[in-house]
Amino acid sequence: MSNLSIPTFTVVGHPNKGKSSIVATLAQTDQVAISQRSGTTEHADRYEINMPSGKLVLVDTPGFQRPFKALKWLESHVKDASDRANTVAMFVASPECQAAFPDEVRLLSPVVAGSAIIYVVDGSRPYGPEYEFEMEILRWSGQPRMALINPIENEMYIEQWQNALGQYFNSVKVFNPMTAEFDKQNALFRTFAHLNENWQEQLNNISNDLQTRRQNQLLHSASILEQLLRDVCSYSVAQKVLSKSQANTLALPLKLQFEQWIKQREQDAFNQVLSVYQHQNTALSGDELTFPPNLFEVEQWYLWGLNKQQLIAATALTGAMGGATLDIVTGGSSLMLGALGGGAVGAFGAAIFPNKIASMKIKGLKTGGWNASHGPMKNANFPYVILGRFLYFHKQVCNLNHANRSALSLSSQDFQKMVSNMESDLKKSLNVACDKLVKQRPPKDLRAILTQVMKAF
Ligand SMILES: Nc1nc2c(ncn2[C@@H]2O[C@H](COP(=O)(O)OP(=O)(O)OP(=O)(O)O)[C@@H](O)[C@H]2O)c(=O)[nH]1
Ligand SMILES: [Mg+2]
Repeated sequence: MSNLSIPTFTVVGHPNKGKSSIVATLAQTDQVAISQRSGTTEHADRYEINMPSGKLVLVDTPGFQRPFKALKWLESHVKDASDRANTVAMFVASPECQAAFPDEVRLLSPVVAGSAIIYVVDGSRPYGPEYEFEMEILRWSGQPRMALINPIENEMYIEQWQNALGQYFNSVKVFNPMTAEFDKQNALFRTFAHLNENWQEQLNNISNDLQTRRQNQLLHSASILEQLLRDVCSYSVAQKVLSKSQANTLALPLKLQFEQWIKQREQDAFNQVLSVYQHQNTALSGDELTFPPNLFEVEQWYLWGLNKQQLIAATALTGAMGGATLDIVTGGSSLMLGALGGGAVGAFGAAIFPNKIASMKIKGLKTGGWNASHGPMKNANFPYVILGRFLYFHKQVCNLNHANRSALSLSSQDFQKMVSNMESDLKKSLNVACDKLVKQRPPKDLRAILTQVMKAF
């Protein structure tokens, strides 16, 4: 029986059956090498799961290469059944075996040292007697052991595997490291707790800690979202120049600078979320944040922000009816803004339609010279666009298993539907909060509202 004080589980099996994938998902780290190539893992690599109540170790190993010959060696050296675990230890210590069976020695070393065993097989491939040699070796070790059936391509042979594995292992579970949700992962730690009673309390505590960490990750993400919204809704750029014509030439560069900053700020927030979920190496591709060319273009943001009806309802709800609503109703074609160019938009636009545009403004300064500025964003839909993108991004990251190394793509989703389904009190609080954000009066309870929205999503 195991004598280690830190719960330790060695993941073993045939090459290329998802051993490393299981370690990566359970340890929530993308530091584990995973690839299609058989023989990717060459050494026994330890990964620690450190939690407030203690730690757990997962050992990733190379696959069995010569289990038949290794078993023959064991059989020829064992005295009787009581001597089996001892013979496995001899095997690991023997220089002859280290030379002849390097992979078997590496994978059995942590087992001999007191680790429990997690044996991994592929449920989409049939069971065959060739697996019996390695299962027999694992049984000889006498260590507590369970088997995981990884349905790599499909679930075709699961039942067959269950029948075979049940004879060699204390517990047999189906576990897909690419898709298993957090609750399923955490349930597995509770199964581990049953393997060795000395570790039971520690493992149950670790499982509770994992649950708490999951909740904290969401709270942390809500605070990242809050700061993002505050920052992008209040952001503006300005430059002082000597003449009005110089100020006019700044319209485009200031706009670009403004938009670039906001895109970068969003990217930073996404990176922070990746780091909260220990997904630093995950690449992100997909729709970039766009800025509508027209002052109140709802269509282009339709996929992320609110649709027209929702925006009208939101505006009505917050009692901020006015020019903005009128403009939505007329389909976004502005009443007079199109006729006014450059600086004039700044001079009148912001005053006439105070609730909707991020415009270029040119102001004469008392001290002489001119000030050209762009922003903050006045479009009432803007906070919703940022919010929608963040929510979808967060959902993908928090559901991305660490065995899955594909890039995340942030594509358009049905954000309007999600807002429609939101409980009405929450919808109202959110509308008020978004309205206040674009009016530069961010509400005190913004974080609490966003946390609720994230939980509801
Ligand atoms: N679709 C799918 N692919 C999987 C799953 N598990 C593993 N794979 C893929 O199978 C390949 C091998 O996975 P690894 O986790 O590296 O397997 P391993 O057993 O550690 O392999 P070695 O270290 O070479 O012995 C990789 O390409 C994985 O992405 C799964 O559940 N579903
Ligand atoms: Mg591996």
